[in-house]
Amino acid sequence: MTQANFLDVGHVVIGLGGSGLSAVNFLLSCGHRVTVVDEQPAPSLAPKLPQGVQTSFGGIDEQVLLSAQKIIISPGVDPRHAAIVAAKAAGISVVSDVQLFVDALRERDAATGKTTSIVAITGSNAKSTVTTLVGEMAKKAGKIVGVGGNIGTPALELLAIEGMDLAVLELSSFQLEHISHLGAAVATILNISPDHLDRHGDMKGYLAQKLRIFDDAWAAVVCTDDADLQSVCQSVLSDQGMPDAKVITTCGTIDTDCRADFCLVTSLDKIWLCHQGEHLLSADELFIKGKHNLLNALSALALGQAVGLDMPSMLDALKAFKGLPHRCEYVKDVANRAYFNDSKGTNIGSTLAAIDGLGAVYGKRSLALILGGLGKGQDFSELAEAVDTYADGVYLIGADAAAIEQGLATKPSLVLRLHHVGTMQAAIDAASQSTAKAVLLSPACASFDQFASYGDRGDKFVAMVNQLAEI
Ligand code: UMA
Ligand code: ADP
Repeated sequence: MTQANFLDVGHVVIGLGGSGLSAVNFLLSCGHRVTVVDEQPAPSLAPKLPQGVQTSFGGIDEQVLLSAQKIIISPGVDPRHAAIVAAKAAGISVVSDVQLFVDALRERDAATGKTTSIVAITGSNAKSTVTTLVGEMAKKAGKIVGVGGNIGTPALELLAIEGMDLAVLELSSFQLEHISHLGAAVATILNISPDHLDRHGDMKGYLAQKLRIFDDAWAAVVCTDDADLQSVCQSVLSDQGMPDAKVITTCGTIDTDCRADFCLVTSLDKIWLCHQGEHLLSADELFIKGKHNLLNALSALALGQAVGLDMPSMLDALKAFKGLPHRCEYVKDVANRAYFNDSKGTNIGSTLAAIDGLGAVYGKRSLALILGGLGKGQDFSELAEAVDTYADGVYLIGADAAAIEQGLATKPSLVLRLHHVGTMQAAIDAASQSTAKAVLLSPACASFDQFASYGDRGDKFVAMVNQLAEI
């Protein structure tokens, strides 16, 4: 590692996190000179930098950027930084690590005569679940598959997979902002609700970045549940000349007359996942629960179908999928009560999906709901309607319990069902004595007041439920 020589910085990587490090390693393997910039004086991954990489830590130096051949920007770095704006204005190309991956993949394909299909997935919620499902379906179908992007494995690390047939990429709005001509075999925006507005300004700016996922796509999956999102997706797709036949539709509303390609219908007292009128499997054949997860299953089937995965393999993968940890994860039944860990439900949008989803399965006033943590200034009255419909009792924990109570109490019929219990253990103890059919931890809050992370919170919940089972 050497201090940057400003005249010969070569390719500049901004941000030394997981994606920045993968970009450094890739660029070195291509024979480029590389400089890494990071605002921290001593980024924790600095010891992992290979020999010969130049560094400029403790700030983003405009002179370094202005000397760059090309800039690779990490997703967490805000491109409105003055030095980055200046570099763009000077005509220097600023791209995401995912763009490097896509370009390298295309070059490799051209050299080997192979076509590696990209499945590109974005949305405000459900990205990781659907991305993982498509990966599992591809494996069952016998494909060599790489799964990466925002889900955690930097996209460039997938280049190590020899003979890769399929790259399934979870893409965030931060990554999409610096990707062009993605050329996905199939792309989707699963859903959209407010998120990252501090970075994108407003919903229009946020959606504009998400829509870039359709650049040069060969096919698209569009959900008909949100008419506004459906209409904007279809208009972008038709503007770029995609024929209607290449747009596969999904619908997560249970409706026997539904016209979407993949939809949900009820028949013989069961909910069925259907493809163009054909019953594929019933919801009770799946481990993952909740209406939102049925839509996630349909989204994965539609994406898999677009890249030619066979239906029997996809259905086998769906039936085997137990869901990701901390996302409406079924823990177990204790004393005829089902326990679900949705610790990743860290905002009102995801918690609403969990309540509505499980409420539709277990019925009105069926849930013991554990809410609380750091409320991030959210307006909890937005939860009141769904909580009133589906909660038998609400058990409030953590720092912002009072703010949640205030929001929920806007529905007077809820007041007597709100219980301040303070801790997770007290919440589980109380919920396990209630008349609820299911206990749902979906806190709608960040975890850092009482736990190290959402994962730690979920692990502790699961451990406490397991202890209940032993009593
Ligand atoms: N840094 C700066 N200046 C900044 C911001 C960051 O110098 O303004 C530096 C930090 O000091 C740090 C490095 O950049 O050393 C971190 O870069 P990063 O924040 O881009 O993090 P990575 O480790 O590269 O992880 C990123 C994604 N992180 C973000 O988008 C914030 C990961 O998504 C992703 O899994 C990973 O790349 C692999 O592709 C995480 C995420 O929170 C899970 N995503 C958001 C979300 O899901 O809502 C978008
Ligand atoms: P992401 O990667 O987009 O954060 P995850 O699959 O990790 O998505 O799920 C995050 C949270 O979003 C979960 O806690 C879950 O309750 C919620 N969720 C899952 N699927 C959906 C959906 N289809 N619509 C809305 N919320 C959902």
